[in-house]
This record gives sequence, structure tokens and C-alpha cells, in this order.
Amino acid sequence: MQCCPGRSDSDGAICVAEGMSSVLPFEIKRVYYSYGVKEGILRGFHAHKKLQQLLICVYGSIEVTLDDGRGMIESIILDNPANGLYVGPSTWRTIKWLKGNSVLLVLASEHYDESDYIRDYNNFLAWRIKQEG
Ligand code: T46
Repeated sequence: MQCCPGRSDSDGAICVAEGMSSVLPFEIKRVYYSYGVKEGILRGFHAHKKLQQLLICVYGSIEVTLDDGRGMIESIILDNPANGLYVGPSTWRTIKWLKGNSVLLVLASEHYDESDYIRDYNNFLAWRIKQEG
């Protein structure tokens, strides 16, 4: 979890994520956000071959489960807009809306490219084995 640097005072706070910094090790080519999602909904269920992203829950509470395909699985709760979760390539992700209408902001290293997605879990495991070989 990265803590985005910024400033806060009695009027609120500002968080900053600059490209090619310790918070964000890539230049931002795309920004998108998911909203209007009901509590309990699961999204994701895919990995990326190349894409790097920083995930920030700017409102609400979202659980992100990351699986490296080699036995390491961890779940992280994003519920603080001052924090960002870096997700690199070759990581299977599942995203659960713990609170309805939470907003997930994503800073991405590449433009949208459907061919970068691996949307089948067995294909993901095969991709990981191919990478090791
Ligand atoms: C990720 C998680 C956190 C586009 O046309 N352009 C885009 O930039 C994006 C992100 C999506 N789409 C299309 C592709 C699908 O037809 O929007 C539809 C929904 O995308 P998807 O089912 O991949 O949504 P999520 O929430 O499962 O995943 C998204 C990102 O796709 C993914 O990279 O890491 O958010």
C-alpha cells in the first residue's frame, strides 16, 4: 500500500500521485473510475500481461484480493483515499464492493487494450508457468 503524499489542514486534504515517483513507478496513460456499484458486487476476475495500475478507493470501502498464481493470495481493504494499492502485471485480481456506491479510481500505465487481459483463471496459471519457463 502506497501512501500518496499531500497536504491537509482543517479545510480538508489533497493527495498527489505523480508519474515516475516512489508512489507511481510509471507514467499515467489512462485514468478511469468505477462507481454506482452495489454492496457485495464482485468485479475483476482477470490478470494483465503488461498493465501496471494504482488503485485508490476515493469513497467507501473496497476489498481487493490479489493472487500471483504461485500460491500467494492476499486481500487488502481500501477505505482511505490517502492510500493507493499498486497492482503489477501477472496478478489475478478480484474486487469486492464492501460498501455500495464506493468509487474506485484507477491510474493506469497503458491505454485500454483487451488483448492485455487474461480473463480465464486456467489460462492465467498457464501464462505464469510459461513465464517461469
Ligand atoms: C482492473 C479493474 C480494477 C473499456 O472499454 N475501457 C477501459 O479503460 C476499461 C477499464 C474497461 N473498458 C470496458 C471493458 C468491458 O467491456 O468496460 C467493460 C468493463 O470492464 P471490466 O469488466 O474489465 O471491469 P472490471 O471492473 O472488472 O475491471 C476494471 C479494469 O478493466 C481492470 O483493468 O484492473 O477495473
